[in-house]
Amino acid sequence: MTAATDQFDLFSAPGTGLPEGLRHAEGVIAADEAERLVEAFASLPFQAFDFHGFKGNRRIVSYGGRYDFSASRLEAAEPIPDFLLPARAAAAAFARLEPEAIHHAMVTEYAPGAGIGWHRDRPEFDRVIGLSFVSPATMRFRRRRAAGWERASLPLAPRSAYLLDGPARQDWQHSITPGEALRYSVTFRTLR
Ligand SMILES: O=C(O)CCC(=O)C(=O)O
Repeated sequence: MTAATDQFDLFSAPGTGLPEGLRHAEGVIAADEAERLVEAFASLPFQAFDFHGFKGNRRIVSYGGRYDFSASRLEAAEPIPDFLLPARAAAAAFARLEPEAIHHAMVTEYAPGAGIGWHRDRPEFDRVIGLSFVSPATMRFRRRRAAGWERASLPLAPRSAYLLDGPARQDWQHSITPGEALRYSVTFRTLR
C-alpha cells in the first residue's frame, strides 16, 4: 500500500455515520493542477443536462460514453481527452484502480443555484469517483428504512474526491444541494 492510499484511509467512512462503501479525501488534486483544469473547463462545449426532454439547470459534457435518458442507453462519445488524464490518474489512485479501468468521464458545471436531485447512477456504470472544483458543495445521501429515510451528509471541498462503491453506490441515493457559487465536478465511472 502506498503512502497516498494510507493518507486516504484516514478519511474512510467506517465510524463516521456515512454510508458503507463511501470514501472521501481532501486535497486529491493538487492546487496547480486544479487551476489548470478549471481554465480548461471554461472552454468545454457544455450542454444542458437533458432528462427525457426536461433540461436541468446544470450543464454537462461526457467522454467515453454518454447516457441518453430518452433512449435509455449508453451512447458513444469522444474518448477521455488528454487534459483530463492527470485527474483520471489521481482519481484512480484514490479509488485503488488502474487508470485504464476508467473509460467514462463527465464534467458538470453547476451555475449558482444549480444542484442535482435524488438519484442513483445508471446501472450500466459500476464505481463512481467524483472530484470537486472551485466552490464547496454538500452531497446528501438517503436510503429507505422501515422507519423512514436514513440520511447522511458529506461536505465536498474543492479538490476533494469521493468514491461510491458497495452499499453507498447500490442502496443509497445521493443529491447535491444547490450552491451559491459556480462549481465544477468531474465524475469518473467504471463500466459494468
Ligand atoms: O457533482 C457531483 O459531484 C455529483 C454528480 C452526480 O451525482 C451525477 O452526475 O450523477
